[in-house]
Amino acid sequence: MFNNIKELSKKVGEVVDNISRPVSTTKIAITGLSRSGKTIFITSLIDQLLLQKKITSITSRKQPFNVTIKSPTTLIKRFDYYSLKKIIKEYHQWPDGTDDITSTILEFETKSRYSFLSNSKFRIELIDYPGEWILDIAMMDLSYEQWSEKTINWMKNIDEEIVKEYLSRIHELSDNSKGKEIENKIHQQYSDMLAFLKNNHYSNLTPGRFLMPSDLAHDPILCFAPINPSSSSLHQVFKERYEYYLENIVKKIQLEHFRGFDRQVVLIDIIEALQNGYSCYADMVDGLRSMMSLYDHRKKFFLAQWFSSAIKKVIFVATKADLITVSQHNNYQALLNEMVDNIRKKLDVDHIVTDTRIISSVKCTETVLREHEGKTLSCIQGISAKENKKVVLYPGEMPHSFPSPQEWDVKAYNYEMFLPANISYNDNIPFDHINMDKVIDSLIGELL
Ligand SMILES: Nc1nc2c(ncn2[C@@H]2O[C@H](COP(=O)(O)OP(=O)(O)O)[C@@H](O)[C@H]2O)c(=O)[nH]1
Ligand SMILES: [Mg+2]
Repeated sequence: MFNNIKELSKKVGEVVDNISRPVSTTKIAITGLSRSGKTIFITSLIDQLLLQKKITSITSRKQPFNVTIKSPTTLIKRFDYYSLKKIIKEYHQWPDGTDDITSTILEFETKSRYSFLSNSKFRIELIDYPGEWILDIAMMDLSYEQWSEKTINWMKNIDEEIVKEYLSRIHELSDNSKGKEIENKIHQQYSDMLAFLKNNHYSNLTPGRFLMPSDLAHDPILCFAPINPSSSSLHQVFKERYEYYLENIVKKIQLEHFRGFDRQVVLIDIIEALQNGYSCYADMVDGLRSMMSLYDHRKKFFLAQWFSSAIKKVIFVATKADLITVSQHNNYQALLNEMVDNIRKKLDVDHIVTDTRIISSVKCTETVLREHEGKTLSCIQGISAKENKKVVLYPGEMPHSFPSPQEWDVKAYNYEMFLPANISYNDNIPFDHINMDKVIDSLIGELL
């Protein structure tokens, strides 16, 4: 049966090994608001690992390893790496946005130290989790009255017609305002307003499910909105739905996904904040802070039970670094550090390790030098998404610190979107990237 003693001992080793060491899974949540780059990040991460060339040389253990994709065991939808990769590598386009939780499992096999022991195996599960839904978890702290009051006060500071219309509409509500029709209308008006604000680069919008309903689109569970307590009948109906929503959707479904996560990556589109001015930036920071309230053990005692044994590492990642020149990368890193500084300090108190990185998951541009009026400028070259042709642009100087509201000149930060480079990838070449290897090392380096 076994040709030699070596083969026999290997087989025995395998059996012993498998009994004593079941394959462990490290769960990693990839979070961030929509368009922050989650889908592209996960696609690139899988691609780098499957086709790794250099990763082994930078990770701590420097052991060769094999990676295979496994089907998710949970009920979550599968992250469709192969289709996404094809859209980017073959069609040189960006895939459409997604609004669902998806998951993928990668199994790693690393060479064992002794030939008679089988190779060691472990798994990581990557979960694409909409940041909008994490904002809803922060709502669990608030009663319907508190949430309404907070949201209405926040809206009063927004100088947009659609927001003013909503506020005046709810101001007109009376005790006689009741019935399905008015419930639907108010809910719809609030949802439309959130969608408008989202398109205008506001981030801290709740409930996030109104923006990314997924399987709850048109579900009556979502038929509520913030109103003043005076219109009692409508108020009561909305309050009941709000409480039902928090209990049955946010707590039982959205929060449940977070149970057992070991690590979290928070993707941030800082370039969007810079381009859209101080209020967009301030709102993004508020949104981030609100998302990170997940970890606030002291304020939310029962949440602590869910998380304290789980997440131990959070990496904040600023995406799309290829939209600026290499010479600006240090400033970009400084902006990221500034943005998350207070959040990191808070996480540190809770013994959660943090890290920050600027990356490009799929690098679309090259930095090139151009002469302009006697000066040499650092420019970027790539395929403009607007013009669908190759362009060379001067993206301007990135500040090393966020400007004050008075000094914030949005015209100075005129970044363009680029399409994936028109290169033919052969089968073994991973996406061109910036710092994906460093993120991988920081995220899972010690497991390898
Ligand atoms: N230039 C560039 N654009 C990127 C990169 N990653 C994402 N994007 C852009 O950001 C958009 C949103 O990315 P996506 O991953 O779909 O965001 P998600 O909503 O967080 O999943 C993409 O369609 C691209 O236009 C990158 O590495 N470089
Ligand atoms: Mg996505």
